[in-house]
Amino acid sequence: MQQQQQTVSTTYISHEATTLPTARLKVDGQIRFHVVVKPTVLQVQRGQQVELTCIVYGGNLNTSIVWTQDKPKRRYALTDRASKNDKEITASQITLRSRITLDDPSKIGQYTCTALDDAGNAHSAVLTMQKSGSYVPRPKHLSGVLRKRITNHRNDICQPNEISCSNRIQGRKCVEKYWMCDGDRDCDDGSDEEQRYCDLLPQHRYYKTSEFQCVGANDTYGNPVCVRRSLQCDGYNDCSDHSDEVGCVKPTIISISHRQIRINTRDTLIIQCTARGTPTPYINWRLNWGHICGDGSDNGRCTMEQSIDTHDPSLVTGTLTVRSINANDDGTYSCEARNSQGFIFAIPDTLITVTEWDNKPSSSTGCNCHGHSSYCTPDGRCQNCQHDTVGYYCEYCNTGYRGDARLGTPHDCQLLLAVSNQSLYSD
Ligand SMILES: [Ca+2]
Ligand SMILES: [Ca+2]
Repeated sequence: MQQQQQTVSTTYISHEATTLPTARLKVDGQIRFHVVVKPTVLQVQRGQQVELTCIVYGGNLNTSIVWTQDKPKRRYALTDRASKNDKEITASQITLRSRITLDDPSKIGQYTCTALDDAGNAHSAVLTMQKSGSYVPRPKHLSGVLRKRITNHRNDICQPNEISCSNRIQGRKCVEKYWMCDGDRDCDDGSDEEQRYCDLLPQHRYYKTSEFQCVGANDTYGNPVCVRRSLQCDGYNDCSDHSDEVGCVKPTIISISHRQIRINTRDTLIIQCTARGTPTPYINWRLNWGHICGDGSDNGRCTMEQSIDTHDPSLVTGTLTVRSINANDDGTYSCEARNSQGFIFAIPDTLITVTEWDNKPSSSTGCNCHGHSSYCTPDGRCQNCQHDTVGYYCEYCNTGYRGDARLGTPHDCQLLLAVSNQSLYSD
């Protein structure tokens, strides 16, 4: 059953002309002895069973037909077990059907069918197998932008995981944040490719933010080859080494930095979320399932930074920073990781409770800086937080560092790269 299905999936990309001019087919009224193979070029995949057909014209019952392999090894073809119906003999032709299971890469190559009649005449024809997957052409009508899913928007309001196109009168009004600076003009005005969006993504030293670097492919000068980032994991081979289609997987959440935080107004909130996926996921944040800072803007009071692990491009940490916290920032913060393969939300969310400045602890509560400072203002606010911590009580790790600053040791906050795989859930 399996073999039958595989044979059906065989792609014939060219056929031998079976109708040679009559004058060449016949000699003295007799059909000229010759061989035709069908097809002459066969696109195959490893593991597949393929069928080769060899037709001999002008032969007779004594004609022997044999398949040999020419490339990459010269040998008798390693055909599968024959059955009695494989050979069909009529007055004008002999048809031999043979099957080969391509369980070994060396079986993919060039084959010859040779016929030898009892008078010692020989004739042959060549069949070439091409490994499909070496190059899968992209259908011309399928441009990058058309491949992407379009969301219908009620009242033209973009979703929290989207950016707003500059020209909202014509065409798309919003595009997914994951598509910004990916090499495709997803907004009709191309505004999703503007530098201000590229600046929100991690910068690479040797290639543009909107590009994907083919892993093992170099040009003739030895320089790395890059393709548009939108072409990574789109189902078509764009790098000659196929590295743009390797390991494609939707994101998973590795860790979140906090489950619950109490914070005073005017303070700075910093929370982090780490995810893994290929292509590298984009980490986005929502407040009560809506936009952060009320307008979905990544700039100004709120920033969403992305930091890719230098040793593992599938690992990314998103840092949300909200400055000058006010009462409207109170609520449930969700981390979501998205790439072209899918999306996931972190569980649990981070619950932020904002307390008014006037309710701050009085100086009688002392100076509690979680061991990262001994100096406080008279109202209890920590000064000069050490050990890469920040915050009213030195209770957060600084940007680029991760951990739980409230543990009270000098090593609470580790440089992001040093803790790529640790789970850092905290209460
Ligand atoms: Ca784009
Ligand atoms: Ca691709």
